[in-house]
Amino acid sequence: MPDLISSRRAGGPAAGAADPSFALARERYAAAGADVDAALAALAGIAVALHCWQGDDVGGFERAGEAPGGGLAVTGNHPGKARTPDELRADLDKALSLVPGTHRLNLHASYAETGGAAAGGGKVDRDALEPAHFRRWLDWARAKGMGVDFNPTFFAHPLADDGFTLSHPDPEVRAFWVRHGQACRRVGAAFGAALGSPCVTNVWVPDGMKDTPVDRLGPRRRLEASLDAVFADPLDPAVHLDAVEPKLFGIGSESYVVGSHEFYLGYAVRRRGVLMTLDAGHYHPTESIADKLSAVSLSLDRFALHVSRGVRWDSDHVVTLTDDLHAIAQELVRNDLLGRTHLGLDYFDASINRVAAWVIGARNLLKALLAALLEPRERLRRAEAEGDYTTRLALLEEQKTLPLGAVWDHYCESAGVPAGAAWLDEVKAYEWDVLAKR
Ligand code: RNT
Ligand code: ZN
Repeated sequence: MPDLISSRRAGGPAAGAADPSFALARERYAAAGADVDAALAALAGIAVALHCWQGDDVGGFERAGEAPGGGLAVTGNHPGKARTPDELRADLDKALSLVPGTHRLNLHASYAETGGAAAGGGKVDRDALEPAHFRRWLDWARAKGMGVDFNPTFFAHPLADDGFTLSHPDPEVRAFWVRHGQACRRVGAAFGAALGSPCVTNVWVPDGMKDTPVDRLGPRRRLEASLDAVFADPLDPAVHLDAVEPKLFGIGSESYVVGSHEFYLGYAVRRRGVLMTLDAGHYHPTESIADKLSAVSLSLDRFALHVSRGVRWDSDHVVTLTDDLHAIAQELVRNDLLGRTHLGLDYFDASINRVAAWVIGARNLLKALLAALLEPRERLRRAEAEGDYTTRLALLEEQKTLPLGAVWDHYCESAGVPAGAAWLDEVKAYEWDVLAKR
């Protein structure tokens, strides 16, 4: 906390300054069996990766104005979308200034800056990307003390237009995508080494079929072999971690997705050290990733989360403070999994202010984590262990109306970011001053 105060708002009011609602809230939580100060200290240590692709509708800087493809559908046309890397960084700066804590950037390969002499000039295809093409992102992150996570972009490219990449039947197309995956690991490792924080490079491929395939196994065998080739070079886990992200279905891959949950869970278990990324929108609509975390934690040392919100399908809605989100946060805290989890956001909404979309989702994830950290864990566990499910249910329900908002507002103020809805004024001013002029 002291670090946050000094770095975010030098000279601002000290943490714990007389704030009657916070003082009362702290007492209420203490009476319920929760330690507010410990919860806030834990929250301050949690980093959430902000996904660059919310800022420009998954556009990237290679194919101006085109839809991403790969089954990713972005709807809406709110004005002010970032058109250049500098605009995107400025928008991220604005969003980050309204989210308490120090967070991370989640960057896609399609956001490379390949122009200019320093980067080698001219157009660079995906299989030839190098750390130099991300130097400005690196400098930006370093100046903010942020870590970076990375993603190869297996979509929005002519060689992905028929719906297959790493499992493509054509060995030359597969080889191109393998080279892209390898190049991205080198980029990720360069970020990790330069920033002193391991970079998670997450592989998600859109490969699948609209209609029922006859051969479900062949593409999976090819995907497995391609992944083995991508991951062949050992990298120091202190600078780089590999992750694979399954999915149930996508637009255009309704009947079959090569990289399904079982495929990747098995793959990650077989290839020790590879993480699995659980995306909250990538399962059946009534299936929550919250229940998967404890189960997966027995087989994998670490995993990544794409915190998203599906509405009827993998619609990538802005994360709101739903029961699903609370359940994810509770599982992470109750099972002590935060130290093994890489948290990131993954959604894209072009129908509202894109900076606000980042801020709303990030603040909600942090609020859910705070709520989970404020649970009377010991009391709840004891009740359950004693078979006293009445107490368990009663305490969980009472917990819902404890004054979380007062603790959250105090946390925001201590970190030098607006409490309550005051952040919205800053976003509106930014929209007026900057976004509306684009
Ligand atoms: C797609 C996956 C994937 C993407 C990003 C842009 O369904 O969720 O994580 O959203 O790579
Ligand atoms: Zn995802």
